[in-house]
Amino acid sequence: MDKILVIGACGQLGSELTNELGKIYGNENVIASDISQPNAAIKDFSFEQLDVMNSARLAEIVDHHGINQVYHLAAILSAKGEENPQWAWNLNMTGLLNVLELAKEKQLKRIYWPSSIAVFGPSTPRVNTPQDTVMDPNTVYGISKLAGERWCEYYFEKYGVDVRSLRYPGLIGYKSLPGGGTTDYAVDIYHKALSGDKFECFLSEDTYLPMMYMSDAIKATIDLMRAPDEQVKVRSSYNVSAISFSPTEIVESIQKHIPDFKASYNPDFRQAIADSWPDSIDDSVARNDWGWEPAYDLDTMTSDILKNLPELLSSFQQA
Ligand code: AKB
Repeated sequence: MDKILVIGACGQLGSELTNELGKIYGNENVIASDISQPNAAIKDFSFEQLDVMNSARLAEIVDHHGINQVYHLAAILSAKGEENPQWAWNLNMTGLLNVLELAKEKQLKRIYWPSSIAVFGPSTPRVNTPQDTVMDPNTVYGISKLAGERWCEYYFEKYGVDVRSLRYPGLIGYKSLPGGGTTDYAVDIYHKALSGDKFECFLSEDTYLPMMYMSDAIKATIDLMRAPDEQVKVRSSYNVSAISFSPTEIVESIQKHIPDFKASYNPDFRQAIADSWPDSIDDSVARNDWGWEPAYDLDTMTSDILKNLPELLSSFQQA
């Protein structure tokens, strides 16, 4: 029987992934953990407070619950990482190495660890960036993700640890707010649009970035983790892609529902980060190896968010 630990379960991805894993494996077989106190989104799960830098506590939780799969999502994202590079490097690397060492020692069945389009850099081809290409990240987050990919492949090759990974684009969900990413404007914008406020974007209007709706990201993650071993041929991390758009295009998509919505543009230090990343990603290797296919485009994502977010916000106000 599979028993799963989600590290970083209170985060934007973690809270949705924990709930989806609960539907598949049973809530009693999914343990949520985070450095923060548990939030309402994961109230149906057993919770363990965990700082992933503490390897002894991690081992204790794994033993106590008989865990055999770990989804290690805790990380400092790109913009936040630039404010304190040493801290971001330590957390992102030590956390991953603690999980990989534990998987090796305890012969865990499978590990999931997210990489990012941040592994690419200014010399990477920007359009339809291939799976294998130049990688020269210039953010501490991107450097830690690239190093992490190399560690994942190392632990697979040397010790047989079955670690699987995706290079996520910007993830757009409405169920919880993200923190510290460069692509996060595309989450905040829906909240501003619904509150009737004007939106000030920290990127310029024509900045294209690869993005993905959260339900596609959850599907990609679970499809990869449930793929038969022989289909998982990339042991660093897979390119996955869904949508590529600029701030102007997301504004236009929202204006189809809220015609009065207005945005202005005031690029800050995050513009340089965005400018170092690809515009769009070639994910043909993931499509061929384990059948990846996204379901949402920009307009279907916008419709879904604007339909569901108001109800969620009013349930928070009533709680
Ligand atoms: C960020 O913007 O830092 C993240 C990412 C692209 O990995 N959303």
